[in-house]
Amino acid sequence: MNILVNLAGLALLAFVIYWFWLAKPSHGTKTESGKITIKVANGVYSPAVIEAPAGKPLQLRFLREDPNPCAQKVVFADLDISEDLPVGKTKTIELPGQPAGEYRFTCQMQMYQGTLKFI
Ligand SMILES: [Cu+2]
Repeated sequence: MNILVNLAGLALLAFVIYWFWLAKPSHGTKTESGKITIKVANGVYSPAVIEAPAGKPLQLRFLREDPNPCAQKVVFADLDISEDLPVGKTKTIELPGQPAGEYRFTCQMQMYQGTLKFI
């Protein structure tokens, strides 16, 4: 019995360590190369948070795998960009260099959500 309790305690401890130390949300995917591929599937952009150098052009390659109409468009509201994403093909969007800041991008219903961080 004692051993079972100890094992349960150990398992809990391992879980706590995993949860608080190892599973921290990432700050975002950095790109220095000026291009990044973003997968559109299962209601999420991956990566959803992208860090890129401010003032440099950025090429975004959206690869839409989700045929749901929800994923049809990607909208950069702050940048006045709205593009259709074909299913199963890569759609390339060229962004000119932007000042530092955060720019959200979403589908037209804002269920898909992503953030560009120019640093
Ligand atoms: Cu949507």
